Amino acid sequence: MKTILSILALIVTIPVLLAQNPLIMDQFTADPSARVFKGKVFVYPSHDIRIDTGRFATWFCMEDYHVFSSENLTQWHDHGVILRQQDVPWVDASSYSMWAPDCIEKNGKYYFYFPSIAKDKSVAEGRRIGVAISDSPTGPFSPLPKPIPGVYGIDPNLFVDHDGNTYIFWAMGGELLGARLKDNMIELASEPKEITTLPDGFKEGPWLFHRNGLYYLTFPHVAKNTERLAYAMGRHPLGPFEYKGVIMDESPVDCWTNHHSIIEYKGQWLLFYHHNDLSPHFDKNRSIKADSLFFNADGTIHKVKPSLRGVGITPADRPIQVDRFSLRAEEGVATAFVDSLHPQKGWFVSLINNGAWVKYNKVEFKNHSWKKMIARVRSQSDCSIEIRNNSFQGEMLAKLNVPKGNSWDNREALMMTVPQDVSDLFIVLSGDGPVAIDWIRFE
Ligand code: FUB
Repeated sequence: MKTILSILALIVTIPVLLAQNPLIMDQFTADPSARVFKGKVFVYPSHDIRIDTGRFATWFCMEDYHVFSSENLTQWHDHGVILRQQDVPWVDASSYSMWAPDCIEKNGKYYFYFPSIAKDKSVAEGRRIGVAISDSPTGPFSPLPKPIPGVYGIDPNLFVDHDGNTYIFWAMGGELLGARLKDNMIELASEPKEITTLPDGFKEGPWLFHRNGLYYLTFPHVAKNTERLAYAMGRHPLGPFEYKGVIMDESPVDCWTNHHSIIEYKGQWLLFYHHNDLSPHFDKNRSIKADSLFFNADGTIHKVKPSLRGVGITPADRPIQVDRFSLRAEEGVATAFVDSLHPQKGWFVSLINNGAWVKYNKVEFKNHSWKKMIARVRSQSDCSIEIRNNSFQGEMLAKLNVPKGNSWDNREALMMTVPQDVSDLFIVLSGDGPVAIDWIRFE
């Protein structure tokens, strides 16, 4: 009975976050390694912390890991802390260097690989990679007492090939190394091999995946000042690889790092990555994001443009963050933090001129009898917001009158038409603005 109660308590207390981009709003997350386990997406990011004084005020500070999961790519569950630096016997617990991890499943066990700084700093300044093991993708993970012998560096990435062989890749001082792992998953089965056919500018964060007989080695790459995401293709997990080009350009806001993973989930390829959306003035406090990824007929990758909307279908009855729009009118649209001192509260969108609009893709209405639309709004003049279906001149679903005022209010309008299933919404200003919209939802 006690066990049942504690399982129930866990189920009830797992926080659910509703996400566009970034995916996680209540904490900083970076280096997302996404995996599909048991029909769900699990993301193992690193966890940036903000420290305003001392040596970490200007550098990465990370002491533990959380894992997040989602079935619909929109509602993300935080399963809490799965490993802390002080629980790992070999880690220097004053280093706060629990950097980019990865996790894979083999024979029903989950192996979590993580870099950190060892107490023994005699080689490679102590940069080592450890393993923690669990029977579940959400932990608890038990760390091994020692790091992987012969592996010095950061950013482990694991790959299980179709023949059952497992490979580990990591970065060390600008070199990309790879090796086969023994079946015990905790020792190397081959000497580390340097992957040498990449352009200058490789730093860290490798991610290998397989598609249609081809191996894609993808990695952050510095061509100018900051990291972009690039890739090479080959016919064996350890290469040789031929450089093919860029997956994502440098961050528009100069986040120096970008670190990614690529998975196929329910027939859709997804790119997970990070920028510093919730911390525009300090790029060591990052936030993970996801966008769809597409291939050309010859297997090369279409460049991905970071979006606000992200992936997944948003339920109509949850706050729809229309400031994370899919598209916007060319003029008359702006976004800002709701509270610049607390960025985790998110953004609002301002529609400034008569006719200004934003489009928000993929809202799920299903067949409920929707009665009203509710929006959190504030307007500098009397105006209306129109919610239209599929185009900015499309069928009107609801029209909300917003009186001039200085405070944020939740206002309601009756539905005029109920859309079927999944709809792309246009939110259009009618009259003088500016009107600020935090979110909309339907009941
Ligand atoms: O998160 C710390 C480091 O920044 C990672 O290990 C790198 O890949 C970069 O994202």
